[in-house]
Parts: sequence; C-alpha cells; structure tokens
Amino acid sequence: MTNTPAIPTSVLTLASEAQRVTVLTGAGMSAESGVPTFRDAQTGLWARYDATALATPEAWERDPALVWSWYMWRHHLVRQTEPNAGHKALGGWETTASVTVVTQNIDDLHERGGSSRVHHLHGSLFAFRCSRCSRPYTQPVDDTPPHDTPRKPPACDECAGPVRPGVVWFGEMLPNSPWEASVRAVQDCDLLLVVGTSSLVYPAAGLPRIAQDRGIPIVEVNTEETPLSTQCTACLRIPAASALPRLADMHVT
Ligand code: BJW
Ligand code: ZN
Repeated sequence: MTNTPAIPTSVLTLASEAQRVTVLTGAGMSAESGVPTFRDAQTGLWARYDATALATPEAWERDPALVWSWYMWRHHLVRQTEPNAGHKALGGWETTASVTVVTQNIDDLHERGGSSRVHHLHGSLFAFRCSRCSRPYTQPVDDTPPHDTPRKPPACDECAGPVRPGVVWFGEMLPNSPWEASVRAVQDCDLLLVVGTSSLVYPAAGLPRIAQDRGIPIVEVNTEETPLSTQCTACLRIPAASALPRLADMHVT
C-alpha cells in the first residue's frame, strides 16, 4: 500500500494526449536528489544564512568571499547528487512527446536525467564570468571542502576583477535567449506542467499566465499550495519524483 494520492484520470489523459509538453521547474524538482530548496530553512553550514539574501548583488558587493563560498558549497554538493526519478521521467518522455524544460534551477540534473531541450532562466552553477568586464571564466574552480572558511573568488585573466557565479540574482535581468525560448515554449504547448516552484519569483512566475491566456491546461506538481494553485486546471500534491514517472509512463505502450 502506498500513501501517495492517485492521479485523476483527467490529468493522466491530458498527459497521454499532449504532443508538446512544457515543464517549468523550480527547486522542489531537485529536492529529492538532495539539493536544498530556496525557501526551506538551510541546513548545516549555511543554516544561519537566508538563501534569498545571499542571492543578491548587494550580498556580493558586501562580502564576495562569503557568496563565493556558498556557491562553491552548492557546486560541490550538486556534483555529488544524481538526477531523481522525476528528472529521468522527463528525459524518457522525449521518446513519445516533444518535451521542453524551462528551469529556474542552476543545477545540471535535467541534462543528466536525459532532457535534451532545457532552458536555464537563472543561469548555471557551472558557468562563471568576471564581475567587472563580464569575460567568461573557464578555468577549473576549487570547490573542495571545507566551505566554512570564506575563500576569495578567483581573479579574471583579463582585468583581475573578481570572478562571479554565472547566475541571475534579484534585481538582475534574465538572459535574453533562454527567456525568449521559454516564452515560446509555454505559448506552443498542449500541456504546461509547473513542478516544485513556489511561484513567487518573477518573471518566471508569470510564464503560466501566458499559457492560461491561450487556454492551455496547466497542472501544478507541488507538495504545497502556491499562489499559482487557484489558476491551475489541476494540482497534484505529490512529490515530483513520484508524480512525473506516473505522468510520463502514460506514453509507454
Ligand atoms: C516540492 C518538493 C517535491 C519541495 N516535489 N514540490 C514584484 C512583482 C514582480 C517582480 C518583482 C516584484 N518585486 C521585485 C520583483 C523582482 C524580483 C522578484 O520576483 N521578487 C519576488 C521575490 C517578488 N525578480 C527579479 O529581480 C528578477 N529579475 C527581474 O525582475 O529583472 C527585471 C528587474 C530589473 C531591475 C529591477 C527590477 C526588476 C530576477 C530573479 C532572480 C532569482 N534568482 C534566484 C537565485 C538564482 C541563482 C541561485 O540559485 O543561487 O533564483 S532567487 C531563487 O528563487 C532562485 C530560484 O530559481 C527562485 C525561485 O525559487 P523556487 O525554485 O520556486 O524555489 P522555492 O524554494 O521558493 O520553492 C520550492 C517549491 O518546491 C515549494 O513550493 C515547495 O512546496 C516545493 N517542493 N519539495 C514537488 N519533492
Ligand atoms: Zn575581467
């Protein structure tokens, strides 16, 4: 016996009939791989910091070594994790439908789970650039523990400015090309799945509205209610790693 709620037949039918599926994901997607979500209390080393306060240009300006060390801890952590059954289900779904992933996550678990079309709205944990001249920094970074002693970011080869994570902090613009591709992906789909995001951070949280305006069904997969929940065709209060294999398996003949 399992305590996981059943998925309504109407939702299974939407999943099995959709030829183009777009999946908007957030931190809850990777939670079952062991990557902490943003708005959950942080654990261990970083328990006394608020993640949303560290992901800001102000935090970087105030204390680049602290912010760099936090990203090196996450870099190290993500390298130890594996895609969960939800990531793998989305990768496998490509054999029977056209699946586009739009993710707010900076990890590479969708790619490692087999998804070939992934748009990263908030950048990547594995890309770095100079905070002064924006030149990409491609040398290996040192993410080895311990992470509790703040370590200075590397210096840019060109201008010696501090190298920063290639991610999007609050108040910064999203990269153009993934944003435009993501808008197209939510416009041109038969089903939008919104998985493991609190739907609080814009402009990503505004993407479902584009699908809604076109009458495209939206299914939320989230263990908790969010501000998007009332706008959805259906909400599955089921963890992503349980729900997604069941939705994708409908395509297996
Ligand atoms: C599970 C689960 C399981 C757990 N299964 N589910 C008012 C209106 C509109 C916009 C704004 C506004 N005021 C300010 C703004 C702008 C701001 C914003 O949206 N702020 C809001 C907080 C209000 N946005 C921006 O600044 C953006 N840029 C921008 O708007 O540019 C234009 C501009 C320029 C100049 C001035 C003003 C505007 C940029 C946003 C960048 C966000 N960056 C971060 C960090 C990225 C790098 C990094 O990872 O370090 O992105 S912050 C953080 O939040 C991260 C995430 O991608 C993002 C979203 O979080 P997410 O993924 O939803 O995670 P959680 O933790 O919040 O939720 C997890 C969910 O999973 C929960 O619901 C759980 O229930 C669920 N869950 N386990 C299923 N197993
Ligand atoms: Zn530079």
